[in-house]
Amino acid sequence: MNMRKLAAGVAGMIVGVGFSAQALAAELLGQPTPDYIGLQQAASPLKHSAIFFHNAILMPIITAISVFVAILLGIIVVRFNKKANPVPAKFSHNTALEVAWTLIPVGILLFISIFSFKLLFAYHDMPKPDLTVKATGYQWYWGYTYPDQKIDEITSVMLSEADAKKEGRPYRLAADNSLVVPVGKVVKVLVTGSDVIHNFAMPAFGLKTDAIPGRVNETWFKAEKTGMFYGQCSELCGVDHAFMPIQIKVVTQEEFDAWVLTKAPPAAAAPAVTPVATPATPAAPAAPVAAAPAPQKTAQLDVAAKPVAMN
Ligand SMILES: [Cu+2]
Repeated sequence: MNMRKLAAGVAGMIVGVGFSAQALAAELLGQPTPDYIGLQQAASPLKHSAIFFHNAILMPIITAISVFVAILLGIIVVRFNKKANPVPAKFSHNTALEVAWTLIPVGILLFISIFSFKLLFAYHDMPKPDLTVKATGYQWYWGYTYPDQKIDEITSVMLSEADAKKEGRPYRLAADNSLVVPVGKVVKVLVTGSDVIHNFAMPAFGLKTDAIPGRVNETWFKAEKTGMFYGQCSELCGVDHAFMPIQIKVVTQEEFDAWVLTKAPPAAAAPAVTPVATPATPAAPAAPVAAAPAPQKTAQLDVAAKPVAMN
């Protein structure tokens, strides 16, 4: 009796501590939160739909099916073991039952497909874009181009652990340069790869699009909040696959316009005077890209300059 009480108390405490820890630490936006389970907080319409599909459609169905199967198993174990049922029945077919266990799953799948296709179409029915950017995956960093703003490719390389710590940002998610976009605007992302297949993934926006050499995929998002959002390359692309984060900085339209101006007409800013001490830009095999990354931050490029081992 006492033992039982004690056990119940301990179990209650563990559950309580777990929940209150989750409640205490606010869930982070745009990056994973330690000790959390479930999908990352949404910051775009597509992600809201994806979360609805997962939480309201898939999870209840999965739970119901699991409980149903567990109950059936329990009944079989208890009622039809050798002791309880020494002489088993000899029949092996039951037409009504077989029709049922074929049609019911088909019905469940059809029901899921309604919502699944709706979500799939939402990804493809891009609203009229306000801004187009091109994201190119390289071994092992990202390049962002703004064709309409005439901004040459901005390379985005992961920060070293020391630099990330110094800036108080998440190591292996933080990069030197961001893909900067305005809040509340439809951003069309053209995704491609320069060497091998990468993947442009941003959990908070519900994005995951392959970056394939020789092919341009497209996806879109409309950021609902300003802030820094982190994602990662999500296609095994070689030895530094884990070290090419995607960093999207969402700012107000005014801040975005000001930022575009600082990137200047490439003709005036770019050529000739590359700083002498530039540690070799992570030379992508397909080289004629970005002459020099935004000059101010070149010191952090060491991360990706490891020897090429595979692709
Ligand atoms: Cu990659």
